[in-house]
Amino acid sequence: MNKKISIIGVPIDYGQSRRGVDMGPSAIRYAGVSDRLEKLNYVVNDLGDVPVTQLEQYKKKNTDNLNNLEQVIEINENVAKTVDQEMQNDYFPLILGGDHSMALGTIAGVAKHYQSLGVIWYDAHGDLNTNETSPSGNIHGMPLAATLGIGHDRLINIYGYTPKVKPENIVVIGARDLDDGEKELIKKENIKVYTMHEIDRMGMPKVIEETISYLKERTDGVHLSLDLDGLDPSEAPGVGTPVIGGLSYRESRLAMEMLYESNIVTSAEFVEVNPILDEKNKTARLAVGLIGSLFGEKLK
Ligand code: 6HN
Ligand code: MN
Ligand code: MN
Ligand code: MN
Repeated sequence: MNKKISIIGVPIDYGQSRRGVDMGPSAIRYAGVSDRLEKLNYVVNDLGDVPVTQLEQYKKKNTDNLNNLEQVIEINENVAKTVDQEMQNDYFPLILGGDHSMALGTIAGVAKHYQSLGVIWYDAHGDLNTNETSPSGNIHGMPLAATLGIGHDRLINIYGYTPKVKPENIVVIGARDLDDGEKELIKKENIKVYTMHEIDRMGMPKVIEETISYLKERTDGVHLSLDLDGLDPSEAPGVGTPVIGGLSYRESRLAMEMLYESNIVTSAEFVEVNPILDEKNKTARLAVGLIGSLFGEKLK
């Protein structure tokens, strides 16, 4: 694994409707992410946060079933530029969120650097809606579709190009709340999805082994996009869209350890940590535990 890491915070909450997720990056920093990585002998460069204007008296604007479209676009153009720059300087980008709409920018910045980028989407949701299928108009439910070049023009063209990722290069892990339009898209594009049903049947080790060999065959870099709501809300309560019946911390930690051993992950983001909905920063602490295992920490 690259021994130089850039931490980039994205305090965005415009992609969804609960307040507080913009404090996610601070909560993860407070839970000790830099120390944890430095103990593993990484050079850690915390760049601080990508600028996000907080409008306390915010008047919600919905254009074409896209809530806060202009803010989401503006912030993500900056995210893409920052991530791109850090990769050019040979740093591993570790991006902290913030709601999942930020993946529009992270993947836009990362995908330029590969012929055939792979994406692991660890999430209770598919985030495969478009403005036409979304029940909420919330853009955090759309970034994976947009990355494929599917959805509204403004979303798919962030950072000036589309598509960013091929459908066969995506693996979704932990899905248990998919909207009808998302299910259709998964079928149509033949996207590889491990729902909770498959994970329960196969066990996490087999799921991750398959994921690793599948992605090794067809990609030259892998972005891990980990939404903390992939974990069960009994363990990770600090998220805006919790869904019961999720992954445990232990399975998730094992998944991260196996990914570390495989050496396939080239960029990563940890998103949707909402300290206002959390209990004593528990979810941020779990995020830091998962980051530790992704970067080689084993508790022996
Ligand atoms: N996330 N499928 C729902 C929607 O509004 O599109 C929920 C999306 C959740 C998105 O957790 O990143
Ligand atoms: Mn705000
Ligand atoms: Mn989710
Ligand atoms: Mn998500």
